[in-house]
Amino acid sequence: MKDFLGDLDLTSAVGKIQDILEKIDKVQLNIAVTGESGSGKSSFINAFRRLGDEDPDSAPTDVVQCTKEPTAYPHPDYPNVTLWDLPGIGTTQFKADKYLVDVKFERYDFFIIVASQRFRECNVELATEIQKMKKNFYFIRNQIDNDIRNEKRKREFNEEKVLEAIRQDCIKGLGQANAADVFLISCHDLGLYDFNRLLDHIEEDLPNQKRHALLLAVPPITMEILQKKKEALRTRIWMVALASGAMAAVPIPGLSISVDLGILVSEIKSYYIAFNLDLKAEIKYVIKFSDFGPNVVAQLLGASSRVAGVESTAEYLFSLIPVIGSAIAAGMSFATTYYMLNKCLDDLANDANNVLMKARSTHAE
Ligand SMILES: Nc1nc2c(ncn2[C@@H]2O[C@H](COP(=O)(O)OP(=O)(O)O)[C@@H](O)[C@H]2O)c(=O)[nH]1
Ligand SMILES: [Mg+2]
Repeated sequence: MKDFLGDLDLTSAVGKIQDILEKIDKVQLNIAVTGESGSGKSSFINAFRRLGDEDPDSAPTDVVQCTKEPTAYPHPDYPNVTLWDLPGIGTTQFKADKYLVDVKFERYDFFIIVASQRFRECNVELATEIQKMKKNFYFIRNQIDNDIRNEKRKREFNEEKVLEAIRQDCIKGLGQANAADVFLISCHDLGLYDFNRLLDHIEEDLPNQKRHALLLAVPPITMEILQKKKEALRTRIWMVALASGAMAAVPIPGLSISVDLGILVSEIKSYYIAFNLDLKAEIKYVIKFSDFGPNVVAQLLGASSRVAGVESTAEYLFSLIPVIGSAIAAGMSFATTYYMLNKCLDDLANDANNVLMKARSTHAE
């Protein structure tokens, strides 16, 4: 924060911050999903977008693809993140170089190649060609749940060994084409196997702002992902708080409270969305978005009835602002917003963790 502010006065600092915050939400991330027909491209896209295969906005699965056009599937909550369902590879006259030109390869930030048991040469050709175009690809061996189910029937079943054998088999199959890695996943339960590791690798390769977009959009399906989301959301709290504080410094009586609340509420909403908490009953702040108001803020401050005669601590704090003057109001507003957002982020991340653990234990039963 200190580095950022430097010699800037408050007004220009806030202008710059608002600019940054606005731009963050508009950073485009385009993910190409390619591979053989039937490997699970569309299923992967649906799982990533947290949509069931039956959802009206989902990518149709299990249909023979006749179109040669990539289909765009913007993320429902983060429309700046788009997954592209590319035509299946491996048809009789497959030419990787022509394919990449046809699908407009330059449009994508990276490629995900999805393969299933039927691993064929076309995967290698495609991987090689993508590398030639100086783009990153990540090789996914999908439908691992099927392999595990089949292998479980054998007497000497050892999951780790099975997974390692599949991984080695793919690495061998890719041969020279691939200095990189192979990631085992199941679209039917994306949080299992190598999904965390896949995310680590993609993250590492992306520039900062695109990484941020990815972390917000990735489904919150593992503890590791929740942690990353929390950290990503935390990085912008000081900016939001400063913008809110500066708003309060505008010397118009009575303005500060509504402006603060607006910024605060929209930031908290974004936490709900990032953690996918909007529909869950277990959450701590059981409120609909439309109900956000001073009472909710009071709840966030954690003291609803401690101040006698004043409805809530929050309202009490806010009521002081016009009296003590705009400069202090700015500082207070900054501190209050900063404190509340941090607390709220921790609480909601915790709730998300509990929801996830509960889902996992139900799943295991
Ligand atoms: N068991 C299992 N089936 C999958 C998985 N991913 C996809 N499928 C199934 O494989 C079939 C083809 O998937 P689809 O997404 O349409 O493949 P696409 O042609 O590459 O788009 C569908 O019946 C999916 O339900 C997976 O991880 N596990
Ligand atoms: Mg498909």
